[in-house]
Amino acid sequence: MKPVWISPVSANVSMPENAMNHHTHAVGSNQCCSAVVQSIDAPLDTVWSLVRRFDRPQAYKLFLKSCHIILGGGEVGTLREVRVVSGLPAESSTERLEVLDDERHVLSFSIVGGDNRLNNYRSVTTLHAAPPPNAGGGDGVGSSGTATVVVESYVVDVPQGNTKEETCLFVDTILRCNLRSLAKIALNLTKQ
Ligand code: A8S
Repeated sequence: MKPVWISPVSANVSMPENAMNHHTHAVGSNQCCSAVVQSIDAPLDTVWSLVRRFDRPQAYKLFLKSCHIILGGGEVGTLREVRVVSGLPAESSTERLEVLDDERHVLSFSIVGGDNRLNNYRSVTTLHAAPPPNAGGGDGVGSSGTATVVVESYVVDVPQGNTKEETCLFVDTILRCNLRSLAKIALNLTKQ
């Protein structure tokens, strides 16, 4: 069956319209696609400094215990191997950097191997400057005047024996944990 194009980000997310292109995926009939959005009360540059490090995802992804670059030096095509903490249905993942755009704040990677169940996984993360959550009422104290919206969308094969719903719930849960951890760490960096 032919893939259909899906943009899983809801229309009320505050991001520029053209950024939606990054989050439009070709989704096959045996695949699922979803997105997670996180607001962070820290400037975009601070958040981007954490997200852009393809060689150091464990800085905020709490399910990862290690990461080694196995090919390349941070440019598109760089391969990393991550190892995950115990208790998950996976041991490792080999991941390829697909997009790293320091101007538009876009990072995309795909899973190309390893001992895990996420075949043909590809995700795209974009960052957008947003008004701080306390804008309007407050005086902006506690932030340096800007906040960041992080949008992460993905497409992945539905593993044998699972439904689309189960697969999206599993991945959404991991991404939500990752982005909450990112928010906490970025906020702490602004307080130093
Ligand atoms: C990411 C996103 C995901 C990572 C998943 C979805 C993974 O690292 C974990 C468990 C798995 O079963 C698959 O941005 C895999 O890292 C935590 C090992 C790939």
